[in-house]
Amino acid sequence: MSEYLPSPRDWVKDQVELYEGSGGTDGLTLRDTGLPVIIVTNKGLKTGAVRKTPLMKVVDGNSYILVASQGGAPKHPLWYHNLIAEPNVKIQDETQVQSMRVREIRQSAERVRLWDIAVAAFPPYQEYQDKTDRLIPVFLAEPTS
Ligand code: F42
Repeated sequence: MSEYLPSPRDWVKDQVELYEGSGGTDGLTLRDTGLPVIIVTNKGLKTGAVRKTPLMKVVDGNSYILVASQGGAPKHPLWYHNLIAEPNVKIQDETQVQSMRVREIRQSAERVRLWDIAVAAFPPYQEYQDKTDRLIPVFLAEPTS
């Protein structure tokens, strides 16, 4: 088992600690928005370390839509590159932890379908897209078992 390297951002690290430490019963939403969050456990591309990334919970059937928005920052978040390199992840949704495989959705009609679901679940994604020149990547995470 590789070492866990927490996010250097305190608010992200604290959310992971609260969410996981409570067994998925506390720290379940983004700040005071009331909107639900999942925790993606992935592997660091360069370090090989365990990384844990809270993301908004956006559901499509039994799959999750992961949006690499990073608040509309000019560059993709580092976890985007981690997931491209190693698509097998674990996703914690409240008390449930599942093994999943992610793939980036580039095909335009499917991407638009998933994007619309994501924006309906978390409207700020559209503001983030409007303020950056990059096309915000969208992944679909599907159960492996
Ligand atoms: N971010 C989103 O992009 N979308 C969301 O929907 C979202 C929701 C959300 C909800 C709650 C919450 O607490 C945070 C949320 N975030 C969301 C923020 C998200 O969790 C990430 O913090 C953010 O997207 C930035 O991701 P990042 O991977 O760029 O994180 C940086 C700050 C980071 O952790 N850097 C590490 C460091 O030490 O500087 C390195 C991380 C890493 O993965 N390193 C790799 C390695 O090998 O270990 C190397 C990667 C490389 O390519 O260099």
